[in-house]
Amino acid sequence: MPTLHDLLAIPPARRDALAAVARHLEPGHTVVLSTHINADGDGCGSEVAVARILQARGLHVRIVNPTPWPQGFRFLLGPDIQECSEEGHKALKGADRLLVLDISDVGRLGALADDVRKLKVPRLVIDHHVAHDEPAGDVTASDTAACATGEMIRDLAHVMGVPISADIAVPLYVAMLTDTGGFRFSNTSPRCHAIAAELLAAGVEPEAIYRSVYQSVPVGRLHLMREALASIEHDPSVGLAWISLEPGALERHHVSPEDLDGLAEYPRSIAGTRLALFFRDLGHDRVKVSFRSTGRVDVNVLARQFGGGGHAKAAGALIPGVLSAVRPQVIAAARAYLLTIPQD
Ligand SMILES: [Mn+2]
Repeated sequence: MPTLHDLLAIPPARRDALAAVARHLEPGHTVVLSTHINADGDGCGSEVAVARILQARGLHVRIVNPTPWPQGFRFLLGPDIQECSEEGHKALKGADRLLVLDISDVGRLGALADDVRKLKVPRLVIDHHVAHDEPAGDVTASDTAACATGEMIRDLAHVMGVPISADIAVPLYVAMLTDTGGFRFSNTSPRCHAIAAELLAAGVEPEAIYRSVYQSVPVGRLHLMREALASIEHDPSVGLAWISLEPGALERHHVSPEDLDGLAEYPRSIAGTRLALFFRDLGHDRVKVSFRSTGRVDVNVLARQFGGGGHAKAAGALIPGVLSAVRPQVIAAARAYLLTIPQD
């Protein structure tokens, strides 16, 4: 049985990949950090932690995301963090390096993707998604065995010789907490818990973080949840369940995309569900579909059929069309796919 010490050791291939990234990060450099549209706890937490790690090594860092910094993760920012997402692609100017976090597909950079494709400076990536045809950079450290990009960032701190202070531990903990659904999803590895223990020892207070992340939501989020739950449909014969939101849901309830986080867990929570789908009609002839699975069902395979991707148990796709047309197509593909996978 591995000891705690064994668990905390960095897997050799990952260490080499992170060292190759770190070689491009020298004192005095200005580094722009970015993550995917509608940054989540892993994207935001990894960015703040990396910013502090690099600043400790004498680099200048600013964060430039394709969509605004989420209200729910404002608490991670401090006076030492330069968050310039509002300035858009102009804030990419003058960077010596770009470091993209929690993305395997450059398209996930949304409005920044084209500017990033044209950047002349080295583009680095640290990630834990399944590799994609068009990566977001030239030098990549990616490991799907990492429970969160935050786990990779913890390892980067070790590779770069930066001690994990409390103000680095907090964003790393938020990254790992949120990407594992509160240490409940299948990516919750022994190593994930070992690092969580390390972060608690460095000063993280779990209850304070729980309150900041999960008990500080606007009331509109519950109204949105009510609307989503009212739409639930369920096919127990194959273990499929889905919820849907009509166009304008965020506007109706005065909430932002971050308030959608976790909604896909409700259909997945129904007994016997192997695959859960969350359809959101964006209102401009596009439907966003979130795929969630349990057990042996690999939703990355299914999402790829629709031009998307992600992880085996959580993936997404953006599909042209309206809800009434896209939903039956995806349901049919999902049923066909589930019939090929034996029930546990
Ligand atoms: Mn992640």
